[in-house]
Amino acid sequence: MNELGNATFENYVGLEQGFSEMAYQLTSHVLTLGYACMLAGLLYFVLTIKNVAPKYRMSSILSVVVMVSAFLLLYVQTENWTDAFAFDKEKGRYFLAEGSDLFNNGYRYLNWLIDVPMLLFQILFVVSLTRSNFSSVRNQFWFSGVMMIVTGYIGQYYEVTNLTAFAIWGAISTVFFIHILILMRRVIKEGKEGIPDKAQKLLGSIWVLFLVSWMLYPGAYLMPHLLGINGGLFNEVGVVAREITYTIADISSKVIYGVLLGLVAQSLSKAEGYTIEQQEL
Ligand code: RET
Repeated sequence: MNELGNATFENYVGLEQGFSEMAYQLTSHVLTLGYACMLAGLLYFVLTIKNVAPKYRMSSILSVVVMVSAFLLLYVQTENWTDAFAFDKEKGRYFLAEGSDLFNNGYRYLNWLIDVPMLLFQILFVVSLTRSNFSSVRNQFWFSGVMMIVTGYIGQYYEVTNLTAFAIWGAISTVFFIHILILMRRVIKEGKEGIPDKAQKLLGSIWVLFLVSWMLYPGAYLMPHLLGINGGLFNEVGVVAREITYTIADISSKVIYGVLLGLVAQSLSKAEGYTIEQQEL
């Protein structure tokens, strides 16, 4: 099994069993859906920026930064998929292509390196912290966000060849993830104080969305082994499931999260006397 070096499991499936037409195309389509959504989101965040008072507009700007970087990196991730495997007419399946790069989800991880700090900062421009210190929370978000991703990025290279290293790097990454969850819970709790009911409810939904969508990423990291080591999902089903999981997670944690934060900002703007008509067009 060593001829592929530290390649991830998609490549082993592509080398040994190959992908059926449906598994290959579904993956390619889901990856494309991912970057198409980022472009649509980009337009949405640009076009709705004036719906909120100027002090909340940094939130929309950060969503725009997230959309642009995700669009580009998910586009390259899709190209990586279509380049890595080629159709074999004799066998009627897709196998690892000769002379091409192998497939790796690394583009995603590097996209998170930009997007995770941005998504975490974004909420700080909408809510007001009552007890915690803004720059301390921002720096902790930044540090733990980056550490979580870098350690996970290293770990993913070992998902086939060294399960101990895979588990250790994954566990270190999880420590930083838990720190982020604790901080975010505090930010949302403090943010709810003294704001209109509608905005409080929206912040409650953002917490649930955050929790569920961010948990999908470690789920995708574990995907090939979720039903047992080198067992149940170490096949094309696992490959497709991983890309679907990532795409649902990306659309929820970046686009839907940004839309909901925009609605909170809109509700706060309204409560502060800002109306959209007031703006100069
Ligand atoms: C890794 C490695 C395994 C352990 C854990 C992970 C967590 C990843 C997360 C990523 C979130 C990404 C987002 C991207 C949006 O653009 C790195 C998979 C805990 C939570 C929100």
